[in-house]
Amino acid sequence: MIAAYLSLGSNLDDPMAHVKQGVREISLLPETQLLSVSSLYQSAPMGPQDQPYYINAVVLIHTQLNAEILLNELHQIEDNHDRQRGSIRWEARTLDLDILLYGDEIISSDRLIVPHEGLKARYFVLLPLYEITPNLLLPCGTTVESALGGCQQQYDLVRLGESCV
Ligand code: ROI
Repeated sequence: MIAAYLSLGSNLDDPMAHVKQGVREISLLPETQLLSVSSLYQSAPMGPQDQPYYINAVVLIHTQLNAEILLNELHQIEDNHDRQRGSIRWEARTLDLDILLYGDEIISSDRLIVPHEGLKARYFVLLPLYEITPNLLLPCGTTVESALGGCQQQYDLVRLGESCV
């Protein structure tokens, strides 16, 4: 069983509903248990600014799926949300699911880089991660807490009262 952290982000067509439904779909993955779900957060877009604010959340799962199969399953969930894969980098999206951490593994393949490349700069991912596992140590040896302290930008992050589930 591997402990994996996944991020969810949406900024199109009722983003809160996409994130909540995404969490439900993750909870139904085969050979997987959903262990923790962060609060919902609102954040200003990283990347092009002519797009709506995002809703973000992070979950912890235990899974027996290997990382590639897990990635396939997450892509399937994104497709269920009509996720368009256009040519523009960092454009608005109905649902984005990323593998942030997969146990202590460091993965670098054509399809998958884990820990997620942007993790240490993404305040909107680090804060929900910190909420569900405050003492988490990243594979590079940095704590999430110190990564948070090192973030240049906080993306107007607001923790919303409404829960994910
Ligand atoms: N910006 C924010 N605030 N939240 C996201 O989840 C997010 N996801 C992305 C890009 C386009 C980089 N910007 C984001 O993929």
